[in-house]
Amino acid sequence: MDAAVKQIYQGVLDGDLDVVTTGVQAALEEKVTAEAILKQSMMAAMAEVGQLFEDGEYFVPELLVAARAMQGGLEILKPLLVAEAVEPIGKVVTGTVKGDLHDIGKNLVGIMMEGAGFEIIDMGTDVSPEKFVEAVKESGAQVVAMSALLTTTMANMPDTIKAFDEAGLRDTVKIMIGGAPVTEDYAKKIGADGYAPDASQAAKVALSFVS
Ligand code: B12
Repeated sequence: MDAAVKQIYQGVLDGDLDVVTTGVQAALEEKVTAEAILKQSMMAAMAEVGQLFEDGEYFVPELLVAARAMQGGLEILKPLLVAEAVEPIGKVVTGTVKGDLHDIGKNLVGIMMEGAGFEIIDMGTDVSPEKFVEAVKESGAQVVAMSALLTTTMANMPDTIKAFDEAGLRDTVKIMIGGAPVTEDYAKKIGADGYAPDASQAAKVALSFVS
C-alpha cells in the first residue's frame, strides 16, 4: 500500500483529522486518484471501524472521531469527484430518514450524483416524512434519495413514501433508497422506485430516472 494511502487509513482508524487531511493532500500530490483514496483508504478504514465497534473494541466516541476525520478527507476530495456540469440535468432531494444521524454514505451519494450532473438539495439527517415532502414541493425535484443505517429507522422509509402518496406527489417523483441494512428486496417490498448498494450505482439509478 502507498505510504499516503496507509496514512489516511490509519488516520481514519485513529479519528485524527489532521493526519487524514495531510495524507489526502500528499496522496493527491503523488497522483493517487480521488477514487482510489476514497475506496482503498477511507471506505476501507471505515469498514474496519465498524468491525471494531461490533467486536466491542471501539465505542461511540471512536465512531464519532473516525466519522469526523472521514468527512474532512471527503471535503478535499469532493471537487475532484464532482465533474464540471454546467446545466443540472435534474434535482435530487437527499436526506437520512427520521431518527437516524448517519450521514457519510448519504453525503457520498450526493457527491456522486452531483458529479453525474444533478443539483442536490441536501436535507441533512433525521429528516421527517413531512420535511422530505416539503423539500420536493419547494424545489420541484424529480428524485428523492433516502438513506438509513439503522434497522430501526428503515421503517421510516415506507412512512415517507406514504407521505408522498398522501400529498398527491407519488406519481411525480421517483423515490430511491439505500444504506447498509437496506436491500433491493426491501425496496420492492415498500414500493420504492429504486435501490443501489453504493454511491456510484446510486448516481446511475438516478440518471435512469431522468433520461
Ligand atoms: C460512523 C458510524 C456512526 C457515527 C455516524 C457519524 C456520521 N456523521 O455519519 C455515529 C457515532 C454518530 C453513530 C451513531 C450510532 N450508531 Co453507527 N455506525 C457508524 C459506522 C461505523 C460507519 C457508517 C458509515 O459511515 N459507513 C461508511 C459509508 C460510506 O457507508 P454507508 O453509510 O453504508 O453508505 C454506502 C451505501 O450504504 C450506500 N448508501 C447510503 N445511503 C444511501 C442512500 C441511497 C438513496 C442509495 C441508493 C445508497 C446509499 O452508498 C454509500 C456509499 O457507497 C457503522 C458500521 C458500518 N459498518 O456501517 C455503524 C452502525 C451503522 N451504527 C450502529 C449503531 C448501533 C449506532 C448507534 C445506535 C450507537 C449507539 N449505541 O448510540 C448510534 C445511532 C445514532 C443515530 N440515531 O443515528 C450499527 C447499526 C446496527 C443496526 N443494524 O441497526 C452499525 C451497523 C454498527 C454495528 N455494527 O453495530 N454511528
